[in-house]
Amino acid sequence: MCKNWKNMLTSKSYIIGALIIFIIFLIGFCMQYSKQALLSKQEPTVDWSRKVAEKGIELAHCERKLLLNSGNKRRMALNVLTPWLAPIIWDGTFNISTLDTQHNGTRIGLFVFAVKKYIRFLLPLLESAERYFMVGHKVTYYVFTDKVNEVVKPKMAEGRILQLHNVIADQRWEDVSMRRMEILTIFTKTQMPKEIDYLVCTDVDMVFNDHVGVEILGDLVATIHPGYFLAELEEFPYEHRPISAAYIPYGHGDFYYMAALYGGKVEEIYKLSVSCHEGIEEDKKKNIEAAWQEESHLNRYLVYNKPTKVLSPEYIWNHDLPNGDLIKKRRFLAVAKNHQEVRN
Ligand code: UD2
Repeated sequence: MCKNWKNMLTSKSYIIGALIIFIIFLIGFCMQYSKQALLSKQEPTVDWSRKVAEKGIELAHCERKLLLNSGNKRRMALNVLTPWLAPIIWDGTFNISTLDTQHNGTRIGLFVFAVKKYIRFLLPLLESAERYFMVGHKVTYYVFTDKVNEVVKPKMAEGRILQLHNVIADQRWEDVSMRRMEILTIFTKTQMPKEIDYLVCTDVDMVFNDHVGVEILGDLVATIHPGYFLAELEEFPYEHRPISAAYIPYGHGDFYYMAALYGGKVEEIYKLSVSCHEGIEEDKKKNIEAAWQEESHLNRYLVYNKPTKVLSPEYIWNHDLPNGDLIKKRRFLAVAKNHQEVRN
Protein backbone atom coordinates (compact mmCIF):
# COMPACT_ATOMS: atom_id res chain seq x y z
CA MET A 1 0.00 0.00 0.00
CA CYS A 2 2.72 2.34 1.16
CA LYS A 3 4.69 1.41 -1.93
CA ASN A 4 1.59 2.00 -4.11
CA TRP A 5 1.02 5.41 -2.60
CA LYS A 6 4.65 6.31 -3.31
CA ASN A 7 4.24 5.10 -6.88
CA MET A 8 1.06 7.12 -7.22
CA LEU A 9 2.86 10.25 -6.05
CA THR A 10 5.66 9.71 -8.56
CA SER A 11 3.24 9.15 -11.47
CA LYS A 12 1.20 12.26 -10.41
CA SER A 13 4.30 14.44 -10.55
CA TYR A 14 5.06 12.95 -14.01
CA ILE A 15 1.60 13.97 -15.21
CA ILE A 16 1.94 17.47 -13.75
CA GLY A 17 5.38 17.81 -15.37
CA ALA A 18 4.03 16.70 -18.73
CA LEU A 19 1.13 19.14 -18.39
CA ILE A 20 3.50 22.05 -17.67
CA ILE A 21 5.64 21.15 -20.71
CA PHE A 22 2.49 20.95 -22.88
CA ILE A 23 1.27 24.37 -21.68
CA ILE A 24 4.69 25.94 -22.35
CA PHE A 25 4.66 24.40 -25.84
CA LEU A 26 1.13 25.70 -26.44
CA ILE A 27 2.05 29.24 -25.38
CA GLY A 28 5.13 29.12 -27.65
CA PHE A 29 3.06 27.91 -30.60
CA CYS A 30 0.43 30.64 -30.10
CA MET A 31 3.10 33.35 -29.91
CA GLN A 32 4.76 32.08 -33.09
CA TYR A 33 1.39 31.93 -34.94
CA SER A 34 0.34 35.44 -33.94
CA LYS A 35 3.78 36.74 -35.03
CA GLN A 36 3.32 35.16 -38.45
CA ALA A 37 -0.20 36.55 -38.73
CA LEU A 38 1.15 39.99 -37.90
CA LEU A 39 3.95 39.63 -40.43
CA SER A 40 1.59 38.58 -43.20
CA LYS A 41 -0.48 41.68 -42.50
CA GLN A 42 2.59 43.77 -43.24
CA GLU A 43 3.06 42.38 -46.80
CA PRO A 44 3.56 44.99 -49.58
CA THR A 45 0.39 46.96 -50.36
CA VAL A 46 -1.90 45.44 -52.99
CA ASP A 47 -2.51 47.46 -56.16
CA TRP A 48 -6.30 47.41 -55.88
CA SER A 49 -6.91 49.43 -59.06
CA ARG A 50 -5.08 46.66 -60.99
CA LYS A 51 -7.05 43.96 -59.18
CA VAL A 52 -10.32 45.70 -59.96
CA ALA A 53 -9.34 46.04 -63.63
CA GLU A 54 -8.44 42.32 -63.75
CA LYS A 55 -11.74 41.47 -62.07
CA GLY A 56 -13.55 43.58 -64.68
CA ILE A 57 -11.95 41.53 -67.44
CA GLU A 58 -12.86 38.30 -65.62
CA LEU A 59 -16.44 39.49 -65.23
CA ALA A 60 -16.74 40.35 -68.90
CA HIS A 61 -15.59 36.83 -69.77
CA CYS A 62 -17.85 35.33 -67.09
CA GLU A 63 -20.89 37.07 -68.53
CA ARG A 64 -20.12 35.61 -71.92
CA LYS A 65 -19.37 32.19 -70.39
CA LEU A 66 -22.73 32.23 -68.56
CA LEU A 67 -24.51 32.97 -71.81
CA LEU A 68 -22.57 30.24 -73.55
CA ASN A 69 -23.73 27.74 -70.93
CA SER A 70 -27.35 28.87 -70.93
CA GLY A 71 -29.79 27.27 -73.33
CA ASN A 72 -28.80 25.35 -76.40
CA LYS A 73 -28.00 28.25 -78.73
CA ARG A 74 -24.68 28.15 -80.58
CA ARG A 75 -23.39 31.50 -79.36
CA MET A 76 -19.93 30.52 -80.46
CA ALA A 77 -19.07 34.16 -81.14
CA LEU A 78 -19.04 34.83 -77.39
CA ASN A 79 -15.91 32.71 -76.96
CA VAL A 80 -12.38 34.04 -77.17
CA LEU A 81 -11.17 31.25 -79.49
CA THR A 82 -12.74 29.76 -82.60
CA PRO A 83 -13.00 25.95 -82.86
CA TRP A 84 -9.88 26.11 -85.09
CA LEU A 85 -8.11 28.08 -82.33
CA ALA A 86 -7.98 31.51 -83.96
CA PRO A 87 -8.38 34.29 -81.38
CA ILE A 88 -11.67 36.18 -81.25
CA ILE A 89 -10.73 39.71 -80.24
CA TRP A 90 -12.75 41.12 -77.37
CA ASP A 91 -11.81 43.92 -75.02
CA GLY A 92 -9.33 42.61 -72.45
CA THR A 93 -7.92 39.80 -74.58
CA PHE A 94 -4.84 41.73 -75.72
CA ASN A 95 -2.08 43.90 -74.31
CA ILE A 96 -1.87 46.86 -76.63
CA SER A 97 1.47 48.24 -75.42
CA THR A 98 3.22 44.89 -76.07
CA LEU A 99 1.57 44.63 -79.50
CA ASP A 100 2.44 48.24 -80.37
CA THR A 101 6.10 47.47 -79.63
CA GLN A 102 5.98 44.31 -81.76
CA HIS A 103 4.48 46.29 -84.63
CA ASN A 104 6.97 49.13 -84.50
CA GLY A 105 7.52 50.01 -88.17
CA THR A 106 4.59 47.98 -89.52
CA ARG A 107 2.93 49.69 -92.49
CA ILE A 108 -0.85 49.52 -92.62
CA GLY A 109 -3.23 50.43 -95.44
CA LEU A 110 -6.91 51.34 -95.17
CA PHE A 111 -8.88 50.67 -98.35
CA VAL A 112 -12.18 52.46 -98.91
CA PHE A 113 -14.58 53.33 -101.74
CA ALA A 114 -16.42 56.69 -101.64
CA VAL A 115 -18.32 56.81 -104.91
CA LYS A 116 -21.12 59.17 -105.92
CA LYS A 117 -23.18 60.36 -102.91
CA TYR A 118 -21.10 58.24 -100.52
CA ILE A 119 -18.39 60.91 -100.73
CA ARG A 120 -20.22 62.65 -97.86
CA PHE A 121 -19.16 59.86 -95.49
CA LEU A 122 -15.46 60.08 -96.30
CA LEU A 123 -14.31 63.02 -94.17
CA PRO A 124 -16.01 61.83 -90.93
CA LEU A 125 -14.50 58.36 -91.49
CA LEU A 126 -10.97 59.73 -92.05
CA GLU A 127 -11.22 62.19 -89.15
CA SER A 128 -12.35 59.45 -86.80
CA ALA A 129 -9.54 57.20 -88.14
CA GLU A 130 -7.03 59.89 -87.18
CA ARG A 131 -8.35 59.74 -83.62
CA TYR A 132 -8.70 55.99 -83.18
CA PHE A 133 -7.30 53.90 -86.04
CA MET A 134 -3.73 52.59 -85.67
CA VAL A 135 -2.70 55.67 -83.72
CA GLY A 136 1.11 56.03 -83.67
CA HIS A 137 1.60 53.74 -86.69
CA LYS A 138 2.32 54.26 -90.38
CA VAL A 139 -0.97 54.40 -92.24
CA THR A 140 -1.81 54.90 -95.91
CA TYR A 141 -5.43 55.65 -96.79
CA TYR A 142 -6.28 54.26 -100.23
CA VAL A 143 -9.42 56.17 -101.22
CA PHE A 144 -11.22 55.26 -104.45
CA THR A 145 -13.69 57.79 -105.72
CA ASP A 146 -15.22 59.32 -108.83
CA LYS A 147 -15.00 62.72 -107.11
CA VAL A 148 -11.30 63.24 -106.43
CA ASN A 149 -11.72 67.02 -106.59
CA GLU A 150 -14.36 66.99 -103.86
CA VAL A 151 -12.24 65.16 -101.31
CA VAL A 152 -11.48 67.21 -98.22
CA LYS A 153 -8.22 66.15 -96.65
CA PRO A 154 -8.40 65.76 -92.87
CA LYS A 155 -5.67 67.01 -90.53
CA MET A 156 -3.33 64.02 -90.43
CA ALA A 157 -0.64 62.94 -87.99
CA GLU A 158 2.95 62.35 -89.08
CA GLY A 159 3.51 59.09 -90.92
CA ARG A 160 0.03 59.05 -92.38
CA ILE A 161 -0.62 59.40 -96.09
CA LEU A 162 -3.77 60.00 -98.15
CA GLN A 163 -3.78 58.49 -101.65
CA LEU A 164 -6.65 59.35 -103.96
CA HIS A 165 -7.53 57.11 -106.88
CA ASN A 166 -10.08 57.59 -109.61
CA VAL A 167 -12.62 54.85 -110.02
CA ILE A 168 -15.54 54.31 -112.35
CA ALA A 169 -18.96 55.17 -110.89
CA ASP A 170 -21.18 52.16 -111.56
CA GLN A 171 -24.84 52.93 -111.91
CA ARG A 172 -26.16 50.30 -109.49
CA TRP A 173 -24.99 50.52 -105.86
CA GLU A 174 -24.55 46.75 -105.87
CA ASP A 175 -22.03 47.06 -108.69
CA VAL A 176 -20.14 49.82 -106.86
CA SER A 177 -19.96 47.59 -103.81
CA MET A 178 -18.77 44.58 -105.83
CA ARG A 179 -16.30 46.65 -107.89
CA ARG A 180 -14.19 46.83 -104.73
CA MET A 181 -13.10 43.22 -105.16
CA GLU A 182 -11.89 43.85 -108.70
CA ILE A 183 -9.90 46.94 -107.65
CA LEU A 184 -8.40 44.97 -104.77
CA THR A 185 -7.12 42.27 -107.14
CA ILE A 186 -5.16 44.95 -109.03
CA PHE A 187 -3.79 47.01 -106.15
CA THR A 188 -2.88 44.08 -103.87
CA LYS A 189 -0.87 42.59 -106.75
CA THR A 190 0.98 45.63 -108.03
CA GLN A 191 1.22 48.71 -105.84
CA MET A 192 0.36 47.71 -102.29
CA PRO A 193 3.02 45.00 -101.74
CA LYS A 194 5.67 47.71 -102.14
CA GLU A 195 3.96 50.15 -99.79
CA ILE A 196 2.29 48.28 -96.93
CA ASP A 197 2.43 45.05 -94.91
CA TYR A 198 -1.24 44.76 -93.90
CA LEU A 199 -4.42 45.99 -95.51
CA VAL A 200 -7.71 46.78 -93.75
CA CYS A 201 -10.81 47.10 -95.97
CA THR A 202 -13.83 49.06 -94.75
CA ASP A 203 -17.14 50.51 -95.85
CA VAL A 204 -17.17 54.31 -95.99
CA ASP A 205 -20.44 54.88 -94.10
CA MET A 206 -18.75 54.07 -90.79
CA VAL A 207 -16.94 55.98 -88.03
CA PHE A 208 -14.29 54.88 -85.56
CA ASN A 209 -15.66 55.45 -82.09
CA ASP A 210 -12.95 53.87 -79.91
CA HIS A 211 -9.50 52.33 -80.20
CA VAL A 212 -8.90 50.09 -83.23
CA GLY A 213 -5.23 49.22 -83.36
CA VAL A 214 -2.66 46.60 -84.25
CA GLU A 215 -4.59 43.95 -82.29
CA ILE A 216 -6.68 43.54 -85.45
CA LEU A 217 -3.71 42.69 -87.63
CA GLY A 218 -3.20 39.09 -88.72
CA ASP A 219 -2.71 36.97 -91.83
CA LEU A 220 -6.43 36.85 -92.59
CA VAL A 221 -8.87 38.74 -90.39
CA ALA A 222 -12.68 38.87 -90.52
CA THR A 223 -15.35 40.51 -88.36
CA ILE A 224 -18.45 38.79 -86.99
CA HIS A 225 -21.63 40.47 -88.24
CA PRO A 226 -23.20 42.17 -85.18
CA GLY A 227 -26.69 41.25 -86.35
CA TYR A 228 -25.89 37.52 -86.33
CA PHE A 229 -23.45 37.00 -83.50
CA LEU A 230 -25.99 35.11 -81.37
CA ALA A 231 -27.73 33.45 -84.32
CA GLU A 232 -27.89 29.78 -85.22
CA LEU A 233 -26.00 28.52 -88.26
CA GLU A 234 -29.27 27.98 -90.17
CA GLU A 235 -30.19 31.64 -89.67
CA PHE A 236 -27.07 33.04 -91.38
CA PRO A 237 -27.93 34.81 -94.67
CA TYR A 238 -25.33 32.85 -96.65
CA GLU A 239 -25.92 32.29 -100.37
CA HIS A 240 -27.63 28.87 -100.38
CA ARG A 241 -28.40 28.54 -104.11
CA PRO A 242 -26.01 25.97 -105.62
CA ILE A 243 -25.99 27.88 -108.90
CA SER A 244 -24.05 30.79 -107.36
CA ALA A 245 -20.27 30.73 -106.92
CA ALA A 246 -20.91 32.04 -103.39
CA TYR A 247 -22.88 28.87 -102.53
CA ILE A 248 -22.51 27.52 -99.00
CA PRO A 249 -24.42 24.27 -98.36
CA TYR A 250 -26.77 24.15 -95.35
CA GLY A 251 -24.89 22.98 -92.27
CA HIS A 252 -21.58 24.46 -93.42
CA GLY A 253 -20.02 27.61 -91.98
CA ASP A 254 -18.88 29.01 -88.67
CA PHE A 255 -19.85 32.69 -88.38
CA TYR A 256 -21.58 35.23 -90.58
CA TYR A 257 -18.89 37.79 -91.39
CA MET A 258 -19.49 41.38 -92.41
CA ALA A 259 -17.86 42.89 -95.49
CA ALA A 260 -17.65 46.29 -93.81
CA LEU A 261 -14.37 45.33 -92.07
CA TYR A 262 -11.86 42.64 -93.00
CA GLY A 263 -8.16 42.56 -93.64
CA GLY A 264 -4.88 40.76 -93.52
CA LYS A 265 -1.46 40.52 -95.08
CA VAL A 266 -1.47 42.05 -98.57
CA GLU A 267 -0.81 38.66 -100.24
CA GLU A 268 -3.75 37.11 -98.35
CA ILE A 269 -6.11 39.89 -99.44
CA TYR A 270 -4.86 39.38 -102.98
CA LYS A 271 -5.87 35.68 -102.85
CA LEU A 272 -9.20 36.55 -101.21
CA SER A 273 -10.08 39.27 -103.73
CA VAL A 274 -9.13 37.11 -106.74
CA SER A 275 -11.39 34.32 -105.50
CA CYS A 276 -14.31 36.67 -104.71
CA HIS A 277 -13.93 38.63 -107.95
CA GLU A 278 -13.87 35.41 -110.01
CA GLY A 279 -17.02 34.27 -108.19
CA ILE A 280 -18.77 37.57 -108.92
CA GLU A 281 -17.82 37.32 -112.61
CA GLU A 282 -19.01 33.69 -112.82
CA ASP A 283 -22.37 34.73 -111.37
CA LYS A 284 -22.63 37.64 -113.79
CA LYS A 285 -22.19 35.24 -116.72
CA LYS A 286 -25.15 33.25 -115.37
CA ASN A 287 -27.07 36.49 -114.92
CA ILE A 288 -27.36 36.02 -111.18
CA GLU A 289 -26.18 37.97 -108.16
CA ALA A 290 -25.40 36.52 -104.74
CA ALA A 291 -27.80 37.35 -101.89
CA TRP A 292 -25.48 39.93 -100.32
CA GLN A 293 -23.21 40.70 -103.28
CA GLU A 294 -19.50 40.55 -102.42
CA GLU A 295 -20.31 39.89 -98.75
CA SER A 296 -21.72 36.49 -99.83
CA HIS A 297 -18.55 35.69 -101.80
CA LEU A 298 -16.43 36.83 -98.87
CA ASN A 299 -18.35 34.51 -96.53
CA ARG A 300 -17.90 31.58 -98.90
CA TYR A 301 -14.15 32.24 -99.09
CA LEU A 302 -13.87 32.39 -95.30
CA VAL A 303 -15.78 29.16 -94.73
CA TYR A 304 -13.15 27.28 -96.73
CA ASN A 305 -10.15 29.50 -95.90
CA LYS A 306 -10.48 30.04 -92.17
CA PRO A 307 -9.47 33.47 -90.85
CA THR A 308 -6.45 33.42 -88.54
CA LYS A 309 -8.06 36.09 -86.37
CA VAL A 310 -11.71 36.97 -85.82
CA LEU A 311 -12.96 40.34 -84.57
CA SER A 312 -15.90 40.39 -82.16
CA PRO A 313 -18.88 42.70 -82.83
CA GLU A 314 -17.02 45.38 -80.83
CA TYR A 315 -15.39 46.06 -84.19
CA ILE A 316 -18.64 46.70 -86.07
CA TRP A 317 -21.63 47.87 -84.17
CA ASN A 318 -24.88 49.61 -84.97
CA HIS A 319 -26.80 51.45 -82.23
CA ASP A 320 -30.10 49.88 -83.29
CA LEU A 321 -29.02 46.29 -82.69
CA PRO A 322 -30.23 44.11 -79.80
CA ASN A 323 -27.90 42.51 -77.20
CA GLY A 324 -25.84 45.70 -77.00
CA ASP A 325 -25.29 45.05 -73.27
CA LEU A 326 -22.77 42.37 -74.27
CA ILE A 327 -20.73 44.85 -76.25
CA LYS A 328 -18.62 46.85 -73.80
CA LYS A 329 -16.69 48.76 -76.47
CA ARG A 330 -18.24 50.06 -79.67
CA ARG A 331 -15.15 50.67 -81.69
CA PHE A 332 -16.45 51.02 -85.24
CA LEU A 333 -19.98 52.24 -85.81
CA ALA A 334 -22.27 52.15 -88.83
CA VAL A 335 -23.57 55.64 -89.71
CA ALA A 336 -27.33 55.84 -90.10
CA LYS A 337 -28.22 56.54 -93.72
CA ASN A 338 -31.26 56.85 -95.94
CA HIS A 339 -30.52 53.98 -98.33
CA GLN A 340 -32.93 55.24 -101.00
CA GLU A 341 -31.50 58.72 -100.94
CA VAL A 342 -27.77 57.90 -101.03
CA ARG A 343 -28.10 55.18 -103.66
CA ASN A 344 -29.92 57.36 -106.20
C1 UD2 B 1 -23.66 45.91 -96.71
C2 UD2 B 1 -22.28 45.69 -96.16
C3 UD2 B 1 -21.27 46.03 -97.23
C4 UD2 B 1 -21.49 45.28 -98.51
C5 UD2 B 1 -22.94 45.48 -98.98
C6 UD2 B 1 -23.19 44.58 -100.16
C7 UD2 B 1 -22.83 46.67 -93.97
C8 UD2 B 1 -22.44 47.71 -92.95
N1 UD2 B 1 -22.06 46.59 -95.05
O1 UD2 B 1 -23.71 47.31 -96.81
O2 UD2 B 1 -19.95 45.75 -96.76
O3 UD2 B 1 -21.24 43.90 -98.32
O4 UD2 B 1 -23.88 45.20 -97.94
O5 UD2 B 1 -24.48 44.17 -100.24
O6 UD2 B 1 -23.78 45.95 -93.79
N2 UD2 B 1 -20.44 52.44 -102.11
C9 UD2 B 1 -20.14 53.70 -102.65
N3 UD2 B 1 -21.06 54.32 -103.42
C10 UD2 B 1 -22.26 53.77 -103.72
C11 UD2 B 1 -22.57 52.52 -103.17
C12 UD2 B 1 -21.64 51.88 -102.36
O7 UD2 B 1 -19.06 54.24 -102.43
O8 UD2 B 1 -23.05 54.40 -104.43
C13 UD2 B 1 -19.42 51.75 -101.31
C14 UD2 B 1 -19.25 52.42 -99.96
O9 UD2 B 1 -17.94 52.24 -99.53
C15 UD2 B 1 -20.22 51.64 -99.11
C16 UD2 B 1 -20.04 50.23 -99.66
O10 UD2 B 1 -19.84 50.43 -101.06
O11 UD2 B 1 -19.93 51.75 -97.74
C17 UD2 B 1 -21.18 49.27 -99.43
O12 UD2 B 1 -22.41 49.82 -99.82
P1 UD2 B 1 -23.55 50.15 -98.74
O13 UD2 B 1 -22.88 50.65 -97.53
O14 UD2 B 1 -24.59 50.96 -99.34
O15 UD2 B 1 -24.13 48.74 -98.56
P2 UD2 B 1 -24.87 48.19 -97.24
O16 UD2 B 1 -25.09 49.26 -96.23
O17 UD2 B 1 -26.03 47.36 -97.62
